[in-house]
Amino acid sequence: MVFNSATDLFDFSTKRVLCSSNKRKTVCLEGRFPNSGEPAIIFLEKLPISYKTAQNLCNNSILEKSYNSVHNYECTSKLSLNGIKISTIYPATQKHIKKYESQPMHIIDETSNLYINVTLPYITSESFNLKWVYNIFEHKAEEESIVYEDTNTETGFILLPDLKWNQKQIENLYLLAIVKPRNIKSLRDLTDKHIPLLLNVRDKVTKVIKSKYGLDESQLRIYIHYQPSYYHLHIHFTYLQYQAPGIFIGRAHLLSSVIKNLELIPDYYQKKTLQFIIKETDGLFLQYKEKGLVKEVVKEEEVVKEK
Ligand code: G7M
Repeated sequence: MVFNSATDLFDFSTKRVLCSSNKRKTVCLEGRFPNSGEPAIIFLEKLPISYKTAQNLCNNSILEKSYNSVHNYECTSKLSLNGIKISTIYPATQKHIKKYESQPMHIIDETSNLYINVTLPYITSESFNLKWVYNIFEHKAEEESIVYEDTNTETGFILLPDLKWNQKQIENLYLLAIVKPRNIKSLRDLTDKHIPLLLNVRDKVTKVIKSKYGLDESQLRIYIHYQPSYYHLHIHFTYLQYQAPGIFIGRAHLLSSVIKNLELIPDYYQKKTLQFIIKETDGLFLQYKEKGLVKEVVKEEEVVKEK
């Protein structure tokens, strides 16, 4: 949904909070826009304070002493210095709602057999919507945002800002390199054959980031998600000091390790047991649960019986 003015948001009626994080200063709401039958999601995120904003805040704010302390102040600043990024999803499907809803998480040990017999059938049966990726490739969407494009069909890619980055400050720099080959679903499909592709993405993107944003390769976190949300290989480039969502163990695999693993063992990712963290209501988790493949603590009396 595209808003014509800020007042459009005033009419949003909130049904519930899907998730919130004090650390990331985010809150995600499920609700409805007036006269619309379908649910919507609004994601609010306080923007990082860049060096320039910090200077402006010091020079253009009214300070009031607070908390009965000599050192703490309540700071009232111009609205423009108090940025909040708002993303909306409308209409929001149950899949979107589940994705943003905070829920208990589980860790799965996915052996190569489990990948072939449980994960692969699930991801091929589910229609994960890759239209946004193909629209970007065909320059039907986000054309003006493309930072760099390498058109080689084997080793090429498109580099553009991730949806989560407003491109206003490098403190939360977040770029995505989407590879041109359309047959690499995830980390699991990578073999030594793909090393030239991965090296090309790494080398070209780090050069572009250095010249456009002034950051060195050593200041970047470069990684691939497993499981990803979209099964078309893409590589995340974020500023190392930014605690981007999804950088934790159990989701992010550093590109440098991926390349080294493939150099050592060509079919490393077809053989390796991969761990991934997944939400309890995720369809893939339910497949593992139904088949009794989720590790559970054995009840006390059963432990006694076994002794
Ligand atoms: O978890 P996974 O590795 O699949 O991450 C997918 C990334 O794609 C996330 O960081 C999303 O924010 C990003 N993303 C998703 N969509 C639908 C879009 C989009 O339409 N445009 C851009 N630029 N990024 C997107």
